Amino acid sequence: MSDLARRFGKNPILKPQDLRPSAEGMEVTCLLNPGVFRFEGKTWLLVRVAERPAQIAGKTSFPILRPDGRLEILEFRSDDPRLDLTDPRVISFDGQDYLTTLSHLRLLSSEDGVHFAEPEHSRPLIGMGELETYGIEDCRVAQIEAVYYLTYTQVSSNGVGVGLRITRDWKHFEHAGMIFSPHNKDCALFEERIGGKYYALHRPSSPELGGNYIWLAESPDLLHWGNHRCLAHSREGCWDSARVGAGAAPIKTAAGWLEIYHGATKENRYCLGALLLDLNEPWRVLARSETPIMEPAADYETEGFFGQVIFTNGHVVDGDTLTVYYGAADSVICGATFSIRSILDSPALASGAKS
Ligand code: MAN
Repeated sequence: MSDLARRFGKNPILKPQDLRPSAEGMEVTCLLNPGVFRFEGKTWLLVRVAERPAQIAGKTSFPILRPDGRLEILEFRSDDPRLDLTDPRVISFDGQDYLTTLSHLRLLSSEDGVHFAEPEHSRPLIGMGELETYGIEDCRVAQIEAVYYLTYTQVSSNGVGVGLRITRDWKHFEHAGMIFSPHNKDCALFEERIGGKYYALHRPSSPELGGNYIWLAESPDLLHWGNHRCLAHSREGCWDSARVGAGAAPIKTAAGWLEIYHGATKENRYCLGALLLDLNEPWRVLARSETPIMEPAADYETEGFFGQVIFTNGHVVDGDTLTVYYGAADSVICGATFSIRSILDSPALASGAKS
């Protein structure tokens, strides 16, 4: 493998069969894209658990949540001509889109950052209300002083947006509601204020004119966001030609804010790259990876529920060592370490095109 990542020898560190389903009759189909944080001396993952009912021959069934939290199973005949199942993630029926699985978030902790287990009595975080009826996904965790901010994808028939939940103790959560309305996802908060303001990377989509680009917004209070600026476009002919989106919180280095982001082609091959933003004026892009710092190569990355995917929204930093946790092939959870220095020094970043 020619990328800069040192993959864990134990990969994958978590597989669907390692976790119990959240309700009777459901199966854990995939584990994906964990948020990561440190709390009470341990490393924690907030894993996205995607579930559906056991599939019966001739039928296609999938779960949704009622706005009051009740689980409902919808079912179609698999030979119905109105049904389109070409993307394993999506069920299209008569022009209406649903997801094949319903995702919630599960907390797991570890002493060593490699072996993770669910603490007893830990409660999953599930979708709530009319903006989360198709589930909650891909949560970033930012710690600002003693407070943890969870920015995650809210999915419902209303669209895909970014929700915010806030906690200090991982037992009580304040639901702050949707902070970026549809279509938006991949929201990563900066973990400190710059010039007195909070900043967030986010990824609106503008399908007709524009695209799936990384934007920056600022806020006085983490709830109200404005002064939006576009930081990074997808790049024709490159590994990030169809869409780009931020990973976890930007990492503060002497050279600037280092952001690990994902880029995908229209064939949905997802790789990781780096962006370097100015420390005081984070809307100024100093450098960008011309080639990926990590790309699908191991068999658990190339094959699975949705192969050729490396997707991260969580990491921990320890001196020069960046440990990235990622979803591989939308199926299993893996880890890899990088030297931050080696990312900053890589010729592809130093000479990188700006947008
Ligand atoms: C979506 C993301 C992730 C997922 C990838 C690949 O864009 O939001 O949830 O891992 O696609 O399927």
